[in-house]
Amino acid sequence: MDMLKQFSLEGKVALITGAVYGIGFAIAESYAAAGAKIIFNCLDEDTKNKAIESYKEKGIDATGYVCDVTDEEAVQKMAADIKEKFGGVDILVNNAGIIKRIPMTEMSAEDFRKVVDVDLNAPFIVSKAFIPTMIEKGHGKIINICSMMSELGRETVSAYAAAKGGLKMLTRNICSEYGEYNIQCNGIGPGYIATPQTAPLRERQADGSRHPFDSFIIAKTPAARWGTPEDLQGPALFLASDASNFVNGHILYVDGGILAYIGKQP
Ligand code: NAP
Ligand code: GCO
Repeated sequence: MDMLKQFSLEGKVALITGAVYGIGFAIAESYAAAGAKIIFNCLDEDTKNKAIESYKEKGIDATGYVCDVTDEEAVQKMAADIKEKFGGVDILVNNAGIIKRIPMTEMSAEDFRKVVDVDLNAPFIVSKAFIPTMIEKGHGKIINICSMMSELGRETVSAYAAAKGGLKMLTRNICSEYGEYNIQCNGIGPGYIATPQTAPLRERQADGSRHPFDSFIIAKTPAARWGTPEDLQGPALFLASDASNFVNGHILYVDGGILAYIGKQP
């Protein structure tokens, strides 16, 4: 029995939203290595062309769309085009996301809504657009990129935590509503991963020392380091492949142990 065959994505089509760098790009790279056709979207033409070049450098012939995931009409148009050209997608990763770090009492309702729009409403909009074809195909994998903030709160990230907590429940609800169509919807909850999104939390101080938040995360993580986008590749491949066909509505935390740990004693 060839166990590794279960992890093959040969013949599959995968859309990874916002996969131009960081976590999304690393996930796309692993799917391509496992045999999948890669599709991504981003916010403008210039970024799209640059990303296509980055994929080419890795030997990947990716297809890009300019599509804002919060714009339902644009997403429906992209889904129709993907259906025509590629027969729909077998794997959808809702990766595009934003964060605004602002104390809650200073945050405008507009900023709060913007974060919820990208991090929660958009996974609804995009999943809604692709589920019908998954039902027609008789299978589908949806992977929502959640967060530590799907479980934990902290200062300044009220909108992000509200959205990522909501995304955990959207994940369970998609599983509940469409599991009978052989659609598996799971989440990945990355720990603290070194990407542009978290760069401000790792900036060196004027005296060259570590950012206090950087030291805090290292102390709070049993693995004693930040994660890398590559740390998410194996878990994301598992959830996209036949190896996880009976795993549904689960959030797989890939956090170096943060959620298991009470923290260092003083
Ligand atoms: P990132 O580096 O900021 O990448 C997110 C991507 O989403 C960017 O390419 C961004 O485009 C794109 N995007 C934002 N709004 C969009 C929209 N409306 N339509 C289409 N694309 C849009 O973030 P990352 O750190 O790789 O994070 C990827 C996902 O993992 C996010 O959902 C994030 O919340 C989550 N996550 C990250 C961490 C971490 O520690 N880094 C941990 C847990 C979860 P622009 O750059 O053009 O704005
Ligand atoms: C923050 C961070 C986080 C992470 C991530 C953790 O300001 O606390 O940006 O929210 O990026 O989502 O899992």
